[in-house]
Amino acid sequence: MAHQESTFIAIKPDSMQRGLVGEIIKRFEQKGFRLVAMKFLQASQELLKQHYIDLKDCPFFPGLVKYMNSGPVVAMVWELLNVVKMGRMMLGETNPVDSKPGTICGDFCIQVGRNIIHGSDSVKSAEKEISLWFKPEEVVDYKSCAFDWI
Ligand code: DAT
Ligand code: MG
Repeated sequence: MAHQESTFIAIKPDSMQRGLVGEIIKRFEQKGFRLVAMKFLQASQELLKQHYIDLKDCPFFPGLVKYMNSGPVVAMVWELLNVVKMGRMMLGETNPVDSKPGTICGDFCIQVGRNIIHGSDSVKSAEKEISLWFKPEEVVDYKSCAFDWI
């Protein structure tokens, strides 16, 4: 049995508005990761301030919370071997200017303040973020029929 690992991925309000939800989910599906939780919501300022608590003293913090609260987001948990690191590689760099073509940021966005997708940066922050955004019963355990082939 492969070692399981989980990451928190959020499709931000700009990618939602720009119709990139299916494209982003498709990339995670096709890679072979397993979707175990998903919700569509407009995140509250309280939730977002907590999510970005480590950045609270940054000058861009108020703008970041406002942007993330400006419309609906798709919050997800994806699982499988090394999903945190590979998920971040699929996203590209925080600043789209540093993101290579082929990555999500490299293909679909231009500005760091509109960088369309969030992914946990470590296993530890993934655990924190998943428990912030999801109740334990909202994360579904099941065996993917493709598991033995991936
Ligand atoms: P990441 O989202 O890649 O983990 P981070 O945790 O350092 O990056 O920052 C969280 C988000 O804050 C990032 O996705 C976009 C925004 N951000 C980061 N640096 C910024 C900056 N210099 N100006 C505006 N927004 C910024
Ligand atoms: Mg981060």
